[in-house]
Amino acid sequence: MKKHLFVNKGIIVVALILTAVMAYACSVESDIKPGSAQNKINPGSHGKVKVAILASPSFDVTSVCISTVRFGKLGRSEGASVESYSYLDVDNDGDLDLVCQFNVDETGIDYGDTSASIVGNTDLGESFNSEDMIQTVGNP
Ligand SMILES: [Ca+2]
Ligand SMILES: [Ca+2]
Repeated sequence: MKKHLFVNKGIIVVALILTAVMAYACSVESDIKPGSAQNKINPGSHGKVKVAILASPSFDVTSVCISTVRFGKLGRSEGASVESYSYLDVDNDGDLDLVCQFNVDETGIDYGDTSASIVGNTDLGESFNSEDMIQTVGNP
């Protein structure tokens, strides 16, 4: 009897830890402007910017719910929604990554900003976020 109680408590502790871990947003790797290390963005360009969400053994990019993806200034809950997307292997590691295109105007990125983030949910409702450095160019 006592042994059973002990085992049950162990299971409860594991379940609580798993719940706590899953409550945190999953951190994924991203790459603003794949192919460019400087990630230059002109906030006044009225142009478009591509951001890749990199696939990994622990993150399946095909599970990303595209309508929930937002890209913009770090800390903003709003941001630009996806204008178009495709699956390409941008980091040449053999798996397909998710490349999303956004309108710069909608991102809320200002001159002088040094980072931007991409957030979203998977089909299972799990949230994820990722941050990358940017350099703004052009004149205010
Ligand atoms: Ca880049
Ligand atoms: Ca890849």
